[in-house]
This record gives sequence, C-alpha cells and structure tokens, in this order.
Amino acid sequence: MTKMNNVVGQKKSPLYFGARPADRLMAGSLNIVGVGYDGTACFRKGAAQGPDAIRRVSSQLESYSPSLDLDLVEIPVYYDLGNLKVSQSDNKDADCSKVHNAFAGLTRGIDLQKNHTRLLALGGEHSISYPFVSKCLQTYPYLVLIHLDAHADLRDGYEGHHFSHASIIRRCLDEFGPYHQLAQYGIRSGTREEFAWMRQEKTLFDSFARFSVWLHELSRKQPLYLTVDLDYFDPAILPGTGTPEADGEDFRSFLEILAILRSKNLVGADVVELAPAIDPTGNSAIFAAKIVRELILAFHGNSENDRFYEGALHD
Ligand SMILES: [Mn+2]
Repeated sequence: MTKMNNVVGQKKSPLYFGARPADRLMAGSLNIVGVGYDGTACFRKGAAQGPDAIRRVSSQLESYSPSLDLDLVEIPVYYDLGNLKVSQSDNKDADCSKVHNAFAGLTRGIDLQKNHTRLLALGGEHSISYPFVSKCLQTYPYLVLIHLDAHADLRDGYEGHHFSHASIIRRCLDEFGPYHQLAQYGIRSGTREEFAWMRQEKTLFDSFARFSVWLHELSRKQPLYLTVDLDYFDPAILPGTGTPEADGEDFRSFLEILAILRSKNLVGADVVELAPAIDPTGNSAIFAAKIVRELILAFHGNSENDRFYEGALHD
C-alpha cells in the first residue's frame, strides 16, 4: 500500500511553478489538485508519479506562452493544493472510493459556480478524472465534456473494475443529465462496440477541421470541462504513458484547441496518464508540464469572462 500526502501543505510535493500553496479550495481561483493513483492501470504503471514529476520540472519552463501571449507571472493568483490522499491495495474499487471520498471532502459545501472556482487535476491514471468531472456535471447542467485521448474509454468496467481507467468516460456518462454533451477527438483505439456507439451518438470528431469549427461555434458562456489523456499525443513525441497508441496528435493541434478554448468558459480540466519513469529521457514530463502551463493560461485567457459569472447562464 502506497500512502500519498494529504491535500496541501505536504512538504514532499513541490508546487507547480508560480502557484501559491493552499490547503482548501480557493474560491474564485484556479485550483490545481494532484491525484497520484494508478491502481487500475492494466499495462504499464507509473502514473502515480505523474503529478509531482510535472511540478518538479515546471520551473524549468518559460512562464510565457508565445501561442497564447500570456504569462504565468501576469495572470491572477492560482493555487496548488498538493495531492489528494490515496491508497493502493488489492481492492481497487475500494481504493477508487477513497479517492472519491477525499475529493468529496475537499469540495463539500463548495459551490464552484458561485465564484467561478475552477479545478485543474493532475493524474494519475485516467480514472482520477471521475470525481472532478462528476462535480462539474452536478454544478453545470449544460456542461460539455471535451475528451482528448487515444482511447474511447467507454467500456462498462475493465478487468473487473467498475472505475477502471479504461471506463472513465462511461462512468462520466452515467452522471450525465439531459443537457450534458460529450465531444471526443484523437480517439484511435477501442472496441468495435465503442466505435459503433461513438458513430451512433456522433460524439467522435474524425477530422481536426470539423472539431475546430465545432469548438469555435460553442457559446462563450457554455461551461466546458477538458480531459486530456496524454496518450492523445503520438508516442513518438510523448512516450511516457502507460498505454501508448501509434499515430497520435502533435502539440500543434493541442495549441490550436487551447487557442479556441481560451475565449470560452473553461470550468475544469485534467491532464492524466503521465508515467514519467517509462520515458528515461525525462522529455515526457517536460512536455506534460508545458501542456499544464498552456492550460493554466487558457483558464485565464478571457478577461471578459468575469462578467458572465455573476448571472450564471442557463439556470
Ligand atoms: Mn488513453
């Protein structure tokens, strides 16, 4: 059993560059929360070390993004709460429940929408997205879940685990209300049934051109949650993931997506499945830290957003 540090203040976890430490969710701000869990990873483990590997190299990056023309040192204060307390045992469903309970403790009584309190989760395997997405689905009846991944993740459980990293999107769909939407891009691996479902439900974009047009046409008020499984990227450029799939996306497509999302209403995001030890060059962790930088900046890319928050749309 591996014990991780509890949220905040742990001395062992470094902070993401520029973030202030916090021991609770900070209202009205972006809150980074790590979840170093990889209990259901079926092929190659190591994602438990993802959050701190990202933090450790983050200070080596430039704080300025030429793509977004934004700088980490110029945006409003953002916080890093450290890692949720997790455990890994033979009872994986119980371990996942502990992650969910730890997250529930962190967010109990918090109305994310009220002050536009935003979440950025660092995995960990993809199953850790569930409590974050679920909270945002509960908070925003019109949330759109945008899923960048090599894998469909639509199985109803995998290898006997209800909350497997291979079932994460299916688990999120369980929580969908009548107005929630799913949009998937980058998916190039899954079962015949998963692909049939995506075609039938029209959740999968198979061309970047169509995906970017769809993103552009989203209302600026529409609440969006972006889940980024790092195996979305070609394993030639980001080999440090547990289940790599050939023929992936490049960094450019991600930058173009964020260039659109910065002017939208991003309320939550996660970056998951970095398994740093699989890439002994260390490049994957640096790549992931840069992705996190772009995301932090994209959360702050629309200074006009504030005027939307008070009146809260759609409800
Ligand atoms: Mn994946």
